[in-house]
Amino acid sequence: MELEKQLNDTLGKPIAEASNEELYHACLTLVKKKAEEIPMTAGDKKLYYISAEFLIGRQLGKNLINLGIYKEVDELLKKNGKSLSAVEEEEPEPSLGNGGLGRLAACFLDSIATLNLAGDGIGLRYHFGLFRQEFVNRRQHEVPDTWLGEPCILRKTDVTFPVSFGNRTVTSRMYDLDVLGYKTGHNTLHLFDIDTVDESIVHDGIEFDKKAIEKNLTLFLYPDDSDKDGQLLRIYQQYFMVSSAAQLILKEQKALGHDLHHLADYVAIQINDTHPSMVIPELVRLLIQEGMPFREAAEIVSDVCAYTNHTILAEALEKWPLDYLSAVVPQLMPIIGGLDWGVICAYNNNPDLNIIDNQNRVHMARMDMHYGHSVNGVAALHTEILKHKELRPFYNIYPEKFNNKTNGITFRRWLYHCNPELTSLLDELIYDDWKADADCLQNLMQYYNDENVLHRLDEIKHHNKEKFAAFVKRTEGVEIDPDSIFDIQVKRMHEYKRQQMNALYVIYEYQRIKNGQTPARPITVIFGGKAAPAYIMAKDIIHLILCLQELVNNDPEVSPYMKVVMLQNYNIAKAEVTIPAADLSEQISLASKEASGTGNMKFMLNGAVTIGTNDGANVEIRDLVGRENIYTFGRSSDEVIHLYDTNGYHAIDFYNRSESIRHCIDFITGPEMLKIGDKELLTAVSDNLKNKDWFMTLLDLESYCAAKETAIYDYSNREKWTRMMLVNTAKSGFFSSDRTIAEYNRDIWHLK
Ligand code: GL7
Repeated sequence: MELEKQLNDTLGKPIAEASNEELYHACLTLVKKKAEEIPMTAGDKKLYYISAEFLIGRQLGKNLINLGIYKEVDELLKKNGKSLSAVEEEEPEPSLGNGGLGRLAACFLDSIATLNLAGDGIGLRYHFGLFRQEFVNRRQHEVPDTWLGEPCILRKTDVTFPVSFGNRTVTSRMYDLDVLGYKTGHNTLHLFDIDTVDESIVHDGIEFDKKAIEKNLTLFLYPDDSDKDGQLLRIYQQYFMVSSAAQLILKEQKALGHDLHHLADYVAIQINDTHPSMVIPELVRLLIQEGMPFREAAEIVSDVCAYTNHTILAEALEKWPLDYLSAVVPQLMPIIGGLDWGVICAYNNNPDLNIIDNQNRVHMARMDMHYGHSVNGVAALHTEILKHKELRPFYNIYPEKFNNKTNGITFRRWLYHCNPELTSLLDELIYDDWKADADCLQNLMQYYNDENVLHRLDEIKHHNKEKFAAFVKRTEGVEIDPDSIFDIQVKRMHEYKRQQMNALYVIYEYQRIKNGQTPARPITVIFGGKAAPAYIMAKDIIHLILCLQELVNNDPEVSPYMKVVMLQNYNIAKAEVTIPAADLSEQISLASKEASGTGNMKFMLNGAVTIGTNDGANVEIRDLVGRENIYTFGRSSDEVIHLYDTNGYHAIDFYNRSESIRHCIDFITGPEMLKIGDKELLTAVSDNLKNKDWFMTLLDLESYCAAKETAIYDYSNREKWTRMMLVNTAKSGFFSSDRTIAEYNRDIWHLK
């Protein structure tokens, strides 16, 4: 009743008479009011989570859930002939991140607040998030994605800081977003921007003058850095972010009357990947300005800062040329030099350890490891690889700093919000404790032999598949059959994730069907994901998939047994419809390359069965569900690392040795495909697979196809399959980000 009155008052008219847009505005106001009533989480010590990405997704549904009024609002709108999910669609999705790393930061904010820990996020207010992906002529096109409309979920504040780039100074301004925990907790995400950014300088898609720093500084997340100006711009962005962060932190701490000599008693900083690493020298610089000697400042900063590594891919381990840094942030150069000098003295000028290498590049991760007190990987296997391989020299000198924090996801979004039917069933069977204590999902195991429960799980999956099929029809114009197996690979496009291997499977299956060997059950192979604009091979793989979609779906001999769909512009909102509909979850990265993965956890939670390599967190999924509830295949990370070390992999040998591999590869440039696709692009893919194949697709292709055959066969045994679904959901509690955050706090942050 009270809610109804509040909504009516804001609307100025009855709910039934309002448009979805008006209702969205009214709900936003409602959330704001409710948030104001919740005191900010406080504590003796505060965490600042600094990240270039926060892929927060739409906020309305999540906020209503965490305020505990989602159901009530939903019912209220229904009663008035409206739909909350339609209202939620009014919200533009803030795409302030690119994939797992950014989404992880968003899940972490949710869990930090839910655990009632005082912890704010700090990042940038990009005007355009990650580009919007469109398919034109079976190719990816990038379109700028505006999201800062009116009303906006961000609050403009009066808090500003001067940020200097040499002798040019700009003013950063803070924008705030409320971060509400589930039933408790209230923190803030602070996003910084400058007032002079000019969106009108963008032309021809995503082109703009990279030198006009005052106008372009926060225009884009990850502006193209294939040239020097692009790299300089990234350094500008990073420094702008961390200087604003460092100034905010010191301002807040001084306001609390805290003694900066004891900063580590009051502050923890988590450096999310190396993008915020310059916060180390910047904080040292500011503490020196406060009158502290260099060595003391460096020690304090080390006690405050902790670093998370998210990848072993060299491309993501940033090394900035010294002269680029000195062009952008000359004031940091003496500090970085001093930090490097400390390392040189302590470790006898060891080139494997120095921050500045002999090509005059600054290794950001090395700075983090020397001048932070904790280094963590994001899944057990990943952390082991860091310790014994990738960061081994550092593990040798700082074994005590290394620790693992297996990633997690917030179940409030990735089950409660996106899968209401499964949520109701769980609420009925095991009560709603699981929303705050994910381990309770274990209790589902008592229904392992309960036919009725298994049947209901199956029904729910089917409903979700129907909803997804309707969505695909509406958004992609493709008809898919909810009775077929939904085999889904959605994630960023990258060769190490091996979408190309899945595409080769499609070719393999296509040829088999053409030969009269039809699969035990029709299968729909679903892809989705964006390729970085400058990553040509990833874009060529999208082209391959889109050509296969065209070929397979229009072949009357094949389409009754197999269909292919590539979703356009895969984002958080699409993920929320896609994941609950999955039967098979594709997690097929080359072992050792996927640090953790978090999509794998979302699928598992929603009852999909994983087909995957022993990589990242898949290994932990396997250990939790048992080998009989997952399909694993492929070479181990040890074998793969050995192949790299010994130069022992030659794709062409696999091509020459196996007829079936040869048929698949040759098909890419065969007559059927060339009728549809671009010869140059398709040839680039097949040449790459034959002659380079850096991520060893052909090494695992045959075992992958065999594993998929087994899965398709098993799927027809409904009892067996639904039991696998049950086990996957029941065992997923470990992957709650509440658990991950509790571990960060226990081992690294030590907040009360
Ligand atoms: C990533 C890893 O690739 C991914 O495996 C991991 O789950 C994620 C969060 O820890 O971080 N690293 C990275 O640079 N991106 C990731 O998604 C973009």
